[in-house]
Amino acid sequence: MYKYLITLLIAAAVPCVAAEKLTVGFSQIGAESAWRTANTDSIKSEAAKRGIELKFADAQQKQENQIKALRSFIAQNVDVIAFSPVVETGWEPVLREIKRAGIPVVLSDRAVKVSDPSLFVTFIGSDFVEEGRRAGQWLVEKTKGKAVIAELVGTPGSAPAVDRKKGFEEAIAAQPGMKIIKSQSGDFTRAKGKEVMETFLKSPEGKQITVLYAHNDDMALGAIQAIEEAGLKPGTDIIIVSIDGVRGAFVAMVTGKLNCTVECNPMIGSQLFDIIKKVAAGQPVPKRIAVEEGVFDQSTAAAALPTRKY
Ligand code: GYE
Repeated sequence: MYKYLITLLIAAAVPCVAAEKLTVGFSQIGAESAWRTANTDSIKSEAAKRGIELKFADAQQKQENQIKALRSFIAQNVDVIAFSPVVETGWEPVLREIKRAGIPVVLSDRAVKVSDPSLFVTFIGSDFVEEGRRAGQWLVEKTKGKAVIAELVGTPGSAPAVDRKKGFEEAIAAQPGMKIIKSQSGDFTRAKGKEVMETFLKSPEGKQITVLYAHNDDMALGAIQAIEEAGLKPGTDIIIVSIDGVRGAFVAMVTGKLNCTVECNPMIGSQLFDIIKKVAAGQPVPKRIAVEEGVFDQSTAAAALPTRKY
């Protein structure tokens, strides 16, 4: 009788132990910026720390690669799928396939536009509109409402590019002395940021530019090179404000080449896996989880630099 009971207990315990090791599929956008690299490190190291089996795929900034990765996660029957969508639209068909397979979806860092909100469980990420607003507000104060602005936009159709443009425009809307005369995508990369800034400076209106607003630090750092090569002083001849708060931006502020960065925290691994764990256990989670962040300029850069983790 006891023997029978023990066998039963063991039989019941085995699937339980096996189910404890969580398998998560994560589709990352790429490695386009220092922000992204820090984000990937944070996710991978947190998964390793928790003993979670992470199936990680890098999409090289292409939506079609992400869709392929998501389908392969369905085929592998992972417990939870998480991903950072490169653009906002075009996800409904694959999200429906995932839903039909009964796998919960967590959006990490960037949001999607879908007509059916049940296609994902929750979205954890920063408030990009607020970041754009903060950059705009800082600039209004710094320039006292007088600025001829060139804008380096992020990846077209991505949530941070759309929202950071919106928030910034909102913040300067009441300032008749501030106008954006150039606006083009630099795809969130340093190389593209440099290239587009070169074309801005060479254009007939190039000499009028007094401010650069870049949707991320990498594009700003590329643009700084272009400005120097054009014989101008970045941070003085052209005031520069960008977003992310990566180490390179702090170094540029300390050397006077960048004026301000608005923080966007990529170290979300721990928060992300807390949520994933709850989702896998079927516990309720909020639909939107925010990441907290601040604004740094040259007056606070040197003091903050040693504590920066990305
Ligand atoms: O600002 C940029 C990266 O989605 C918040 O993507 C992220 C953005 C970040 O390439 O550097």
